[in-house]
Amino acid sequence: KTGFLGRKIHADMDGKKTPRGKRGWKTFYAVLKGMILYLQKDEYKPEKALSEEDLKNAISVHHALALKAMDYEKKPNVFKLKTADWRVFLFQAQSPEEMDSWIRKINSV
Ligand code: I3P
Repeated sequence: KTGFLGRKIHADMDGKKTPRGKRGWKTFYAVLKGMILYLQKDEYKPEKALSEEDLKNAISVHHALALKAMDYEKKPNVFKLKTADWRVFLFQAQSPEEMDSWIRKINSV
């Protein structure tokens, strides 16, 4: 599955709240491939290698949990992703249908 997603980093690997200055929203072109959610700056081009930045932003969704962010009301279509290494991300999809589809796909990995 692919598509544009806004991302906000909410908690880091130690489970602690991500510090101010690193909590802003950024838009990425997301590609869910196997157990990895790649977050790329630009649209995916099969002939183009992933940049170092792209690799740093990639998230393992193995044993991760995606769920609608019921406690986040500032933006619509936001879901939460809790990873196996205790990180927490918020992702904003482009529609409710897209949000549901991302949640389903991530949880079925
Ligand atoms: C954050 C940025 C986010 C905001 C977050 C800020 O600042 O303004 O948009 O989240 O608030 O800390 P920075 O870019 O300097 O990290 P919202 O858009 O959800 O308000 P937060 O710390 O209350 O999460």
